[in-house]
Amino acid sequence: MIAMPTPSISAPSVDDFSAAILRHLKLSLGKDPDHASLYDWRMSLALSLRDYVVDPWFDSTRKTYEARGKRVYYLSMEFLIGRLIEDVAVNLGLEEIAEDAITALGQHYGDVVANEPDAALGNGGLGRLAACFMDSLSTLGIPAYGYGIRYEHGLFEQHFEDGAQIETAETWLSQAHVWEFERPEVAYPIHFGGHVADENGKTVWHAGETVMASAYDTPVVGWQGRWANTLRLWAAKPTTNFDLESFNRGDYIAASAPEALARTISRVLYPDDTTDVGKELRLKQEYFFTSASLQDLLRRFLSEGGALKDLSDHVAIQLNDTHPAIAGPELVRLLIDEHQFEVSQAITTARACLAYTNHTLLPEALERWPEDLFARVLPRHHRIIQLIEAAHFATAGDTVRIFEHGEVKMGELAFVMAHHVNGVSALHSELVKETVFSDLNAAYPGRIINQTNGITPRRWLYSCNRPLRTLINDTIGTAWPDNLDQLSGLTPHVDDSAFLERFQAAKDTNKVQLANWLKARNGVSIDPAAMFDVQIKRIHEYKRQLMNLLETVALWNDIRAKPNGGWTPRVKLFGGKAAPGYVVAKEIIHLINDAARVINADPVTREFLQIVYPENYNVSMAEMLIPAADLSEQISTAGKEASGTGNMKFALNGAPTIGTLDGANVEIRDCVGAENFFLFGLTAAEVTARRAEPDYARTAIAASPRLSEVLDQVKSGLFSGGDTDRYVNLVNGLYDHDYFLVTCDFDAYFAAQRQVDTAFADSRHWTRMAALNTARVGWFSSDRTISGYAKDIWQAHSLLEQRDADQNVA
Ligand code: GL7
Repeated sequence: MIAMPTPSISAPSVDDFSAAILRHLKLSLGKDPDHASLYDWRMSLALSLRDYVVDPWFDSTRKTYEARGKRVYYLSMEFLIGRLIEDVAVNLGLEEIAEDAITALGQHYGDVVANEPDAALGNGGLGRLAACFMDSLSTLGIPAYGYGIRYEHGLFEQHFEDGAQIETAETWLSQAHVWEFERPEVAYPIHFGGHVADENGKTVWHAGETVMASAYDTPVVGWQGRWANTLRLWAAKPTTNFDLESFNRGDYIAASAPEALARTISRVLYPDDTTDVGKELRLKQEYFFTSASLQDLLRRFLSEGGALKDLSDHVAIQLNDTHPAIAGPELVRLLIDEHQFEVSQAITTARACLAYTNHTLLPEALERWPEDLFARVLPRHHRIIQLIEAAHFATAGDTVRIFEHGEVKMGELAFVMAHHVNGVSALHSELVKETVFSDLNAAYPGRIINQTNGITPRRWLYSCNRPLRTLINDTIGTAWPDNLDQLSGLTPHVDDSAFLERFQAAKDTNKVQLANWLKARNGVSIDPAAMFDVQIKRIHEYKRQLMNLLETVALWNDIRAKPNGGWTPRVKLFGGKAAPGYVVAKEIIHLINDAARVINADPVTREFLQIVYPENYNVSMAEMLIPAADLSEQISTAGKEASGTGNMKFALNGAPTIGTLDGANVEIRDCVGAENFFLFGLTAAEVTARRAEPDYARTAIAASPRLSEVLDQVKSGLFSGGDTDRYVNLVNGLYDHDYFLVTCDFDAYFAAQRQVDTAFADSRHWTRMAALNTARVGWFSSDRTISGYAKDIWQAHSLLEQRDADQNVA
């Protein structure tokens, strides 16, 4: 373990820090305080903080070079970072100083921080996981690079028009991104298309098109500034900026064509978090950033005098899902075509470096490319994959193919080229073995392992939940943020009234803050004394927001039938975006908003039930909602949510779960105790069995008068102003093919919700349950997850001890 690491920066005084902010205001922004806008203050604050990141960053880089140990390369299409000011301030221990300095300068700290746009370079859990992993890699002092794409437009912004989702472009890069450093000298050519020829016994790729990948580096500082790694994002640029000949001919559009073409590649994040639409541009994006990253890491390795046969002793490459799966053939290509490796030696060397994380069992999310498209865009790789497949057949037989039905299967390719494949929760990893990769698991026993996901406690408790942070500090001291198991020290306090009162007071503070924010932003008033029941995540049929909404309508019916029934007041909060092309998900959003309008206007039920769905859910909104939540909705169809990470964030912030035995819910329940978790629903095995029964949905609906009534209400146009067409597909879908078993789990879910009502009414009992959730989920720190990857997959080590030893000598 790491021996008492020491913070590496010496904190300035508030006066010094104020002076630094004023200096940046003047010299970097060219403003005097009298004319500075909120934007100017925010930029000056960020730049002042950034100044403190650079030394730890340089130190870490120096240590990494000296140690000549292994570097971890985390390749991910998405890094859902969110805002960075608080993150950096907290990790550097400068939060209070920054706040005091900004306040002394007459500004409101919260407003300044909130002025920063979210870096929304991801869709959801997968991208946010990558961001948490970067935080933990730095906190643990493991030398690492994150590699991804510097999208000009992150995830679209969501608006509601008459309750329906509409999308507009996100424009975070329309202002300077102060955290990054442009590296114009670090650029690599990326080739596409053309043809492959055999010339003098060598295979040569004559590319048809080339763009440059240009690096932008963001330092990622870990806890207490002890270590900082680099997030290197690639932007696509043309090899020639401007076609002067066309310009001189007066053809101005043609003159800018090279630039426009190249830039398209890093222009937008694909807004679909599971389905692969098979678009050529997507394949180009994947190859673009993967190739640039591999060229970069090889250059670094060779510049240090490494011999390529030893590559895997120094390089661990983690593929975050199949998106960078082209890394296998690309590394083989580089070794063969540029470094004269034999085929089998190249494959062996590449595989020893590569590992692959699977994040979903949904078949539509396992990428496949039409072979003709693939061969056209990446002709050389097409050939290399044939070599890889042949080598795989030679070891494991030909039951599992990489080329099948005219497609290239990237899951199989990633698997075959990885020394380890991991799932992201215990249940998921077992299902990976039993389902999508069962044959490969038999062919390569032991290759599939589990690494249950985690979350960084620095962002997801320390920084987003100050009231709870203070209570924890007062109760168990301050060593928990990088040693989250210490939260178990709270357990003995859960029967202490004073502690419970403070725990509840912290929650109440967060709830009031959320209520105020919603009032200011959406004009809705919610009662902080009501239960805040929260479901925030991408909108998907398998996540079953629809079941939540239908249950809400059923509850509304019951309250109307018995208005004096002593109901537990609830606010149902929803948040999340639907992929623009996902019709059913958009219908679900529309229905939630329609039902909200009707139900919120009902004077009979208003004091007991409200539905709130703020637009444009993102990381910053999660940081606001999660600390204020009383109840965490994790109600996916069992077997479908690979892990979930929101589930961990809620539990950590003292919101018990209502949920199914799916993904990491299973492990959360094991940790917090069955009595502190509201379990309902079919298990994964039962789901499979039920689907095999004829007419299971109609049978379930017929058996549930409550559900039948709700479905009739939706069909009747009650929520759609009499429009009986609007939800006809949605409702008929449940009768006809309810693949996600909303109908089968509905009654059990309703019943579990009534247990929640009763439990919440006993506030001491509820608070105790909430506190036990916080006390018992320390295991879900992403530090634990990353330690697992480092030990089981990467064989990578922390350099913190080394760093501390050197510091003591100096
Ligand atoms: C996901 C899974 O759906 C989610 O359950 C998991 O927590 C996350 C991180 O491992 O990965 N897979 C995926 O494609 N997305 C996810 O969020 C978008």
